[in-house]
Amino acid sequence: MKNHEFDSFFDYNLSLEAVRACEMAAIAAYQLVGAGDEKGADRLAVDAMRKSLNTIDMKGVVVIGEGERDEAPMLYIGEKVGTGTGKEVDIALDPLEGTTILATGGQNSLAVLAMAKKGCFLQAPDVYMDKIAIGLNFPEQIIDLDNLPQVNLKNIARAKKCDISELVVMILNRPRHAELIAKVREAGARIYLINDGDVAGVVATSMPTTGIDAYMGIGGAPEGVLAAAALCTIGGQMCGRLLFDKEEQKTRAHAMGIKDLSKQYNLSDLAKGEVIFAATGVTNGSMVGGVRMLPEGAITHSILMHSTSKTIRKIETYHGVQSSF
Ligand code: VTB
Repeated sequence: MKNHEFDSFFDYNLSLEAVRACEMAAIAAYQLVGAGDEKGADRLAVDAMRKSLNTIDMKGVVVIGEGERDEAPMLYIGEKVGTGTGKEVDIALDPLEGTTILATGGQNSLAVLAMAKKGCFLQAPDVYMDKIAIGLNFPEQIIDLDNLPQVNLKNIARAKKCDISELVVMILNRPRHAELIAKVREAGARIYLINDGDVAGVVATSMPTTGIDAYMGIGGAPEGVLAAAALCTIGGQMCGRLLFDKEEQKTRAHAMGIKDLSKQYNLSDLAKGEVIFAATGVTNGSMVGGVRMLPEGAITHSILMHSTSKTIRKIETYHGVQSSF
């Protein structure tokens, strides 16, 4: 295979810069692993990712970020990042996905960043999103948020040619999911409850080694777009619907260009086109390992997915530790 058989909007340098920004955020946040300081860890990650992004030659705009301008001092939606020369890039990011995980030393906290051409990510406000996702090799449109959980499970099992009892569903452990959990149990499927981190949860459906067949439930909308960015590079299906519990959230959504507030989005509505998805593990997780601190530096584990080349790279980086080789 030739190296450049495909036309690529993103060059390799930009892809690697995306990884570097995640690495910097992960190393910074890791300083506070288990320290019980969610805000402090988030601040360190945001600071480090922003600093790194601002050294990259691009005209970047944050479309999924830490929140809206008035509530997030940095990496807010609409913030321009990069040196201001080069390609126009829309960026979805979460410098510390799983702040509580990091603060308690749990699994699956990540520094995450996705890039696409202008207009290819859904500009979602910081509200909740109802989500359902499955991995690769299923017939199109077999999941639907308007179906009962048992119907979705029946369709997944039929397509997989297995019994519902063999399916494993990942769900965030929240009181709001009591009914969903009861229905999934009633249908006979197995459940993995997670305390946080639904980007890793959704992506786990497309990673064969995790054994997760489906992800269901309500989590953050920004995390939904980030997970969709990953799925659109590796394959899989996802549906999402924004949920609003305050009038003011609806006004914000309208201002961001969302006309139909109850629309069920499919994967390509959430993220489309050429997408780069990069994530670095802060703590160990199903996608990548966590940061290892060394006396002279650190080792990080990252994943880089590229939709056009259909590649998934796992990158282990040794930072400032030449003498250890
Ligand atoms: C969700 C989920 C995230 O936090 O946003 C969740 O998408 C928040 O849900 O992955 P609660 O408001 O019920 O805590 C995460 O789990 C971590 O940021």
